Amino acid sequence: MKILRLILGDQLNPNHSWFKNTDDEILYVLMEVKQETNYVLHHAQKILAIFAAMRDFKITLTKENHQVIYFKINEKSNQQSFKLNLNPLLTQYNIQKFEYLEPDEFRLDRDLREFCSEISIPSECFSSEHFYTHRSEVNEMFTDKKQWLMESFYRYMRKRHNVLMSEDGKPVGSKWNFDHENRKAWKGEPKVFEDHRPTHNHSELWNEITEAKIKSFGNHNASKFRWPLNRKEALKHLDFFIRNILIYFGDYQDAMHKDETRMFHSLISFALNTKMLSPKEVVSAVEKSYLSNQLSINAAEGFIRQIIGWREYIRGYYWAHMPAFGDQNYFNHQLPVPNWFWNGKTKMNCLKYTINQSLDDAYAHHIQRLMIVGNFSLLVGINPKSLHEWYLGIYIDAFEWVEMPNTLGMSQFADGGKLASKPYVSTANYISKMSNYCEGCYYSKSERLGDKACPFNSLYWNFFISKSKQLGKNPRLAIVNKQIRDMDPNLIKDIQLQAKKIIKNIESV
Ligand code: FAD
Ligand code: DLZ
Ligand code: SF4
Repeated sequence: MKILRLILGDQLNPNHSWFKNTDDEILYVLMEVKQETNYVLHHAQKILAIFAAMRDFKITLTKENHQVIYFKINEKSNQQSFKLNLNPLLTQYNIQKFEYLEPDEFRLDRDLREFCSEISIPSECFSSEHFYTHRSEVNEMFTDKKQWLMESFYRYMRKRHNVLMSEDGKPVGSKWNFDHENRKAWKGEPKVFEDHRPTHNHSELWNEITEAKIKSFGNHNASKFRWPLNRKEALKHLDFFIRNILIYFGDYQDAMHKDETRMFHSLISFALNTKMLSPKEVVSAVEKSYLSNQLSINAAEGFIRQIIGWREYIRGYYWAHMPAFGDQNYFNHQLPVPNWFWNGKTKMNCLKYTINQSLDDAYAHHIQRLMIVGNFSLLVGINPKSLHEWYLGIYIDAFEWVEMPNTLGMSQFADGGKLASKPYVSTANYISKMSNYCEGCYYSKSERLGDKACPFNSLYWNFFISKSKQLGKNPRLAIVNKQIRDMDPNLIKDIQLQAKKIIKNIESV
């Protein structure tokens, strides 16, 4: 029976059971299509990375004697959508069955189901064999719960998959979570490692993308392209990280610095999300390094929590709440994304550095995404859906299943606090503690009112004052709410006026 198997741009796992045996009756197809490049405005490096990795994957499969059809972006026969390209293939190759791997994105899942219902041959969807959990596992755990708790899911995962567990069923190190030890600021020591990622020249591919008139933004950096683009490169990158850098990950997880964009983060999210790496092999390599005494427990546990905890939990949250989730807007925030989010031109140092770095590298680490860009966006009231599109476009690792819950749920509280029990917002105090951004900033981190006052300082208090209806009874915000109750009414007025002025002049802050 002649079978056509579709591989999406984030399904590049050469170890998938599909590829164990070769079979002349099976045809694989990969497509570079405008349907996917244009549904949000993407960072140039994201388009380059996906196309380059897909092309590399095609070569790997061909070398292993699989039969692969590949639609390059400018190929004449490319009709620029999955369905439009698939339909003619079915007749051209006399296909008797269509198969695909479960997409991670709701939109494509729905589209491919629809496609299968429209064609006259049988079809089948296979597991991507990537995640620890199945799509509804997290939902099943939290059915009927008002508040979802990552920590309880995380402990369940540690036990279920026997990760960092002692023989007596207790967590190694006698504690489940060493997060409170992971809050150091970075003052120049230990030294951050040179970027050890491979360098590729993808100028030719960039020309093809430009020729195809695909709109993008950010620095394409095609001639010195730094992201690992296949499994071999990704494994080498992971190994270097575990051997040399991970030891500092836990301590400096929240630290930010003007001169060091990466700090001690792994930069593995693109390789993981495109499935070149499997989360299981990452976790097992880290656990092995801990067990051979090369890592502290807070580094190993802190990192493993991100993978078996946050990553799987976020995915389960996505599938439990789609499709309605995308429209959540608990605070009814309607401000458009400021123009300077696309060019980094702001006087606010923390945002200037984070956004410029994101435009240059298609990367910012978690605290920059959450406590700089997300923090500011929530305080001024940017529309969560527009912000989601910005995040989905700009980061190399952004795929909707992981980006949307992080943006709408964790960062913007748009679900009313189901994912995050309180909003992640702060004044300049936190930013100055965790970074050196405030040094030399146009604004003064210690002032709340006046033209030079740091915008975060009035925006923070204005946020809680104006959201008292929604947040006034939140037990985790008891201190903030009491401080507001005790505040001089004149000060409250001044704060509100200051915040209003900032929001009105958002394009020139
Ligand atoms: P490290 O800090 O080295 O962490 C290791 C790995 O842990 C990551 O590669 C990732 O796979 C996983 N991880 C850590 N935190 C999270 C988390 N909150 N959710 C899911 N996985 C996590 N991550 C994405 O992969 N894609 C996104 O589009 C994305 N969008 C985000 C948007 C916002 C607003 C926020 C606050 C976070 C977002 N994250 C996203 C989570 C996190 O910021 C990135 O996974 C991380 O910065 C990737 O860099 P790294 O590989 O160096 O991660
Ligand atoms: C993000 C992306 C882009 C930019 N381009 C393609 C493409 O041309 N072909 C493809 O198969 N996939 C692409 N992707 C990834 C998909 O848009 C989508 O995000 C994931 O498959 C969903 O998990
Ligand atoms: Fe950011 Fe305010 Fe510090 Fe400037 S002073 S870097 S705007 S927190």
